[in-house]
Amino acid sequence: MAEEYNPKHIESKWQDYWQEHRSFEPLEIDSKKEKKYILSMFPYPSGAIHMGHVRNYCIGDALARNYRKNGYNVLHPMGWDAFGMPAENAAIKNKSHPKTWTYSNIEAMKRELNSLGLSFSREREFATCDSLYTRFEQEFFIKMWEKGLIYRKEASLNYCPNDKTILANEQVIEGKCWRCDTPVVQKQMFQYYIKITDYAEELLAYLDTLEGHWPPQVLSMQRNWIGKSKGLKFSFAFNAPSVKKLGISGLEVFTTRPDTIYGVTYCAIAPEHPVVEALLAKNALKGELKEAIESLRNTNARERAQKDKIGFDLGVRVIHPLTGEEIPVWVANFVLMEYGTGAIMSVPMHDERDYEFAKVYNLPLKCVLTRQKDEPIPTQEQMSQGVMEIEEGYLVNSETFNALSSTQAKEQIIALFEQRGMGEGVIMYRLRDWGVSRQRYWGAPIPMVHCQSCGIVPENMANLPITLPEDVVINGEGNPLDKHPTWRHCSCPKCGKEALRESDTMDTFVQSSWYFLRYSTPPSMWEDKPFDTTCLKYWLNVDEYIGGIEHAILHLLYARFFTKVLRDLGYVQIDEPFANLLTQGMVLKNGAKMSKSKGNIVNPNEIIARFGADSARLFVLFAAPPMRELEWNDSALEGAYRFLRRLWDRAVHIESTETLPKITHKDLKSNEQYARQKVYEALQKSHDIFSKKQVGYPFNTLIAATMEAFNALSEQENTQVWSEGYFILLHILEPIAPHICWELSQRYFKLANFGHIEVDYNALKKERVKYAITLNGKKRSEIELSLELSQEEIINEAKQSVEKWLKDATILKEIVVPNKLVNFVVK
Ligand code: ANZ
Ligand code: ZN
Repeated sequence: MAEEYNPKHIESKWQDYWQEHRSFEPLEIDSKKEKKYILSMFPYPSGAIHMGHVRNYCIGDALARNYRKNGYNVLHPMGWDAFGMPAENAAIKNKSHPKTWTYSNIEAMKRELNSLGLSFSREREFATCDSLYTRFEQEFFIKMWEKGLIYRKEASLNYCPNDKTILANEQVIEGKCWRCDTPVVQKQMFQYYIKITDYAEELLAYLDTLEGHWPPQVLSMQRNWIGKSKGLKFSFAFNAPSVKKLGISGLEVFTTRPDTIYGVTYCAIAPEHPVVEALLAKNALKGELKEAIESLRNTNARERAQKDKIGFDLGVRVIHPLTGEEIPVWVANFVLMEYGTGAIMSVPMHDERDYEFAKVYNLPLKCVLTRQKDEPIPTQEQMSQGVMEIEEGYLVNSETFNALSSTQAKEQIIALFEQRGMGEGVIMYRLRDWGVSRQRYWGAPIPMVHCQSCGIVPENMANLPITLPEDVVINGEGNPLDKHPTWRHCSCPKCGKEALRESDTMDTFVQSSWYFLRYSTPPSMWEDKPFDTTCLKYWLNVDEYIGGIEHAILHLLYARFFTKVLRDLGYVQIDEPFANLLTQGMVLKNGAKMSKSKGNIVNPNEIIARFGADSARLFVLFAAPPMRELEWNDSALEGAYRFLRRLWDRAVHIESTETLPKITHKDLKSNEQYARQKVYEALQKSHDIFSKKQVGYPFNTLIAATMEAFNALSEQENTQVWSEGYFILLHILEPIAPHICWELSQRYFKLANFGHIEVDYNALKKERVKYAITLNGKKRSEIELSLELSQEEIINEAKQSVEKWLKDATILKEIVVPNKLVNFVVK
């Protein structure tokens, strides 16, 4: 075969073939075959694929192809996370319609992904902006509303008074609107919330079942996000007469450290706290103080967290419940209204934030814990050196609790408060309910109706989907749905009177919370139901979920939550959606994350056009194990190409066959045995990697083993060994570089299917060692020899390997150092 390796030609040929033969569609579910559901996280259709996508999909594809080849029924679907802000930004900028923009991006990206030869099921593809998808999402929303899992609550949102529009956090740049630079203010608005906090305990508890199947750092990020803590909730009494007139009975705080209660020197409350509200309402805050507090209320939580500690003494005093001391109450930017009670007892000596705040405002420090028992209590001078954060210490300055350990003191102090009816031990979660309202156009409409008489009423199921109007003006001012002349007008589903549609659309995280369930069901049923129970039972859970670490918290948490809610609504039967999770590392170039803003992008299309998809795929899986960062390297990419070209060129020596030749290993010559051993070592490695005997799918080591085997094969001449070895190498490489493998296989092995191949353990059995072969002490070659060879055989093998230097020489002496080297003394 003088024909040159032409990736372009063979790749499009096989892509057409696979398409025509529906090669990657899952089989019927009643088949006797065991299933594997392999899923790479679906992309946002930005318009072009980037190397991060390539990496993500190549990893998933290797798994899907491997399982298919080994006889599993494989579901490997693809879709588009298609709602969201960029489409609207593009509309503002280029006057394109979000819908046209999105669907044409999808077409473009589909072509790009296709050119990589990814083995996706084409028929189950959908975009989350398809109205059929919206329809069932709205159905879920209404079911959750009816079950009391959704409620409305006022929340403060970023608002640009100039554009009269709500802004996402990303659209607020240094406190100003991204479009017009007007300072952003906080606006109170009613929002829909899904009660994910009802599932906090279950979401936490089930993480234990994922141990060993999900990366440990993802599990711990999820645990921290849910943030379960045990502590004490109690109220400080106000020191009359300062606040009596406010009509608030006490200042309720939550602390995880009741053992530090004697160290409280001030209380701190959020700027939104009811006490502040009451003072403002009574006009009790004046002038600068009032303005300062208002400006604090106008910065969003994210900005507040970045600022130094800021606060104001409210002039209000409370009474310490155990010592009777008078304690000042401050407003502080680091106290969040959304957590606990929005008020804290501050213990500056033992808490870092409290300490920083106390330093800024000169508030007193009191030490109530020492690290060791009977350690001297620090002096004022020592205390001003820095905070003493002590997880577990011993109490001092704490009256009857002195000398107790933190653990004992926590228990006893909680018990005391409970006995006296002054407070109670509580469990608190950091997790907040999920605000799903977005004041934008390009999203799934929230299927609710505002009626003058009936209030907020869900749409009739029969009217779903509520679709977006297409004739809208998108110019960055307000929510286009509010300004549409007719769309909002409807009749109340309950009383039939004139009513108004909700114009909020859903957070796009809602769509990605159930797309993996939808894929289970063939499109022929998509009109009738969100998913088919039998199909779900067969395909779920997802066996391998692959995606970026940036989704470690929110997407995965919401998807887990949705699965549990849909279970409780009777739609699904599983508790957890993703049996195994693989988080791929970032793609870097010149040490930095590849990104448009850094200008270090490598365009996958150009790589494919120059070297072919197989080289791109091989490089991406060879350059680093999937979980690690991958540093882009042009010469390694060329190396991948050269390897495939060699694989192609050497294939001419294959003796065509439809079945593997029967080879008796022990009858082979030693270099043949060696080549065969390398081939089976690579095969063994392939089995070990895919069956997870080696963790994290280290395809890079598999590719290295394949290359080594190929080199060893090339150095022997037995056509049977050559053909068998070649066939096995194609089998191993198929999930990684599929096109060339299918092509060579078709040419030489009559497309003998890539079924499972057993390892010939005879080929692996003998252990081998490396020998250096030297002439007069100078190293001339290196060979691997079986441990079972006799001295004579070792010398013969050694001689062969240095034949060209021995031709005109006389051997005076042969020295064998077992398992190390053979030296010939020559003249
Ligand atoms: C006194 C104290 C002393 C505290 C000490 C900590 C250390 P986790 O563990 O995350 O649940 N806190 C409570 N509500 C808060 C709010 N709304 N905004 C900011 N901080 C708040 O955190 C609970 C601890 O965080 C609580 O325990 C409280 O400070 C603070 F040496 O009380 B602690
Ligand atoms: Zn009504």
